[in-house]
Amino acid sequence: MNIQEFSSLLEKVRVSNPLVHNITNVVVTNFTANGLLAIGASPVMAYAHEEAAEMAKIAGALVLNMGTLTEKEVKSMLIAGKSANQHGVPVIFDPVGVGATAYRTDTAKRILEELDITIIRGNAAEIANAAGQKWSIKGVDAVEAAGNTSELAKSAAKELGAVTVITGKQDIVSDGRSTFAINNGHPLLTKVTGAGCLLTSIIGAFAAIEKDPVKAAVTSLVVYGSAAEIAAEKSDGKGPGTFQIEFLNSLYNISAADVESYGSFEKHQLG
Ligand code: ATP
Ligand code: TZP
Ligand code: MG
Ligand code: MG
Repeated sequence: MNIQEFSSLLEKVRVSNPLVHNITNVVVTNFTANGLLAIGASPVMAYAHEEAAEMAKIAGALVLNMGTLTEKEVKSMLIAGKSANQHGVPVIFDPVGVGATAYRTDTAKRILEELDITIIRGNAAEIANAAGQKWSIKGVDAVEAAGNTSELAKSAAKELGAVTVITGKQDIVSDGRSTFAINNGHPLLTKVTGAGCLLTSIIGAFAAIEKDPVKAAVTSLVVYGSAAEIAAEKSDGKGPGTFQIEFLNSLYNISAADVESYGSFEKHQLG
């Protein structure tokens, strides 16, 4: 894997404009659609039980996000997820707030048991809780990534049978055999609600055009984190409002040269 491959995958997203079917939460719906458009993908939000299977079948990727759960939506996720699995469409799962309440924990477990998840993305606490390990969580935010997140990503990937992405100051991607760390990003991302959720959907856009889910995830993190660094420079210390606008602009404008100059990742050797 190298940085040049990441910029060519970004170009591929822009040229092929993949359809990304999202079943997501009410907080981030509009930001997610705008962020997917900015990177070059085609977003659709489709929840009705009557159409969820049909939409997932024609999508390039299906993104399931349990941020504002209801039983009706959980059923939509299972209908869409089973259709995606049947038709070889990658399924990306964001277990928002798993571990915070019993309902979230039970639902994440159900989704992970009933569906074949290609990539799971969350903060360290969410991934630990999804993999059945205890880690403190406050609402939908991680308390502190105190443990070794590389080891956690590796063990969660093995336990869950899915490529695992842990985000925070440093991001980790593991399939249980190879583990990568990505150093891009900016603390202002933590001051914009939906920065994690949009990232999960953008991983969907890359998974739609790249069969190797590890490569798709690492590319997404490098591009997303680099765009955030550029946006922070352009927002002149004004704060999260200006940053959010500049971030959408950066996702739209980020060039191959930007990816190559900002991108920073390494392979972790784990025992
Ligand atoms: P949380 O609810 O814990 O904030 P989240 O679902 O919003 O989780 P994050 O972990 O915040 O997701 O990740 C979203 C993006 O923000 C990722 O690209 C990540 O690299 C970046 N990020 C998060 N924290 C930092 C930080 N302290 N410094 C730089 N980038 C960060
Ligand atoms: N409450 C339920 S979902 C949600 C909030 C605030 C959005 C979480 O978004 P992210 O991307 O995890 O910050
Ligand atoms: Mg965040
Ligand atoms: Mg989140």
